[in-house]
Amino acid sequence: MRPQVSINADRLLANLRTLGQIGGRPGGGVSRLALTPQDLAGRRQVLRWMEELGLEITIDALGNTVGVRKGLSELSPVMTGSHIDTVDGGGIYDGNLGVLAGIEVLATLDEHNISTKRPLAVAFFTNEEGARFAPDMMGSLVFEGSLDLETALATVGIDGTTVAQNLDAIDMRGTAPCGKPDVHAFIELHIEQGPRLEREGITIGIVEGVQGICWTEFELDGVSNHAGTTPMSLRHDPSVLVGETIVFARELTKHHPGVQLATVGSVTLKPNLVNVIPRTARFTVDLRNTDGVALDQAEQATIDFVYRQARAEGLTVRHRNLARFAPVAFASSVVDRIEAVATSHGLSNIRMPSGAGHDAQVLARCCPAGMIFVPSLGGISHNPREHTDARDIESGANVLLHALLELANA
Ligand code: HGY
Ligand code: MN
Ligand code: MN
Repeated sequence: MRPQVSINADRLLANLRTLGQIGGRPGGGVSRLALTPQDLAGRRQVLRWMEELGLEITIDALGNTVGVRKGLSELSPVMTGSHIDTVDGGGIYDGNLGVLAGIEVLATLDEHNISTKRPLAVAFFTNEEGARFAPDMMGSLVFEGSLDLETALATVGIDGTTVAQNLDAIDMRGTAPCGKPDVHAFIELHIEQGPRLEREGITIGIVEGVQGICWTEFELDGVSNHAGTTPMSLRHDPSVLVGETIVFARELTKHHPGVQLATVGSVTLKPNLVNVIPRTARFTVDLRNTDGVALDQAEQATIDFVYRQARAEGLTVRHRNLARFAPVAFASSVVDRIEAVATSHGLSNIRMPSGAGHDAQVLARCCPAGMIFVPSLGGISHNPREHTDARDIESGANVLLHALLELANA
């Protein structure tokens, strides 16, 4: 019989609200971009909660932070966690729920004097969002070893400063080594950030994998000129190609193989003045697809389109890849276990892919990994209106508790 232990939902919800106020914006939402003073304040709060539990805390050279609760053995730990950095104007649940639910699980085990064979660890990874410093999942890529530390440290962000400079500015460059972590298994609880669970009235998403991700940045150089005196036939206007690419990307999603998603999320025109034809345009294209081959084709088609149209407009163009993740399938041993726990708790559940990228997809490179989703109200995320019902948060955290217990005692 599974222990009837349950998490303390009130404490978890209170901690989510407390953390959600750090970097909170007057109009609502949270801004704790990676390695900012707001991120540091969030880290300090989570470290305090880890210290209160007496966890053995390590911080590695990129600021990835892990708190370990001793087990009865010295075997490698079962880990949970996520991220506490947010996008600008994000919600209080994205990433934060996975970290705070992990801490809540450990607090609950302490209260019930429950020991586990394997140690249990809860982690938060630096810069999961990638919004300030690409790629996303940067911290877990360095933690797991796919991205080397020096490359990550040298990364220049959207404001022209490096990861190293900002990591030092918040003094969170730890001493623990990066790469090849000793983790037995990993489970991440996360909000779905999409509409499916709510639309189908399902409480728990059993995440089978994560779709592929490809981020490309384009830089176009044209000729700035007077908006009133320059005949249309003489213009070399990079903003026109930005617009054409936005329409191209939307059209691509209508007929491309697989479920193709495309987003032009960041556009910077210079000098960005009402009466000046732009000199340069920098913009990004975020492509996603569960089919890796189709995703590569979409990327190439987009690059070909931009270069072809640039020639027609008399622009020079440069591009670079900012992030690339092939589709990932989670370990069936972990997926099946999560499904069994959700079902045995009488919770409606459904197997599904993840639309968003997550640290779990990187941890899956070094150990069996899986994810638990809970519904997002209106499917909204990366938005101050992001919300998940308290009951669903409690259900998700209890599934996490029992799935971790089973993995740690198997
Ligand atoms: O981009 C993503 O999917 C994640 O939010 N970092
Ligand atoms: Mn997230
Ligand atoms: Mn996110």
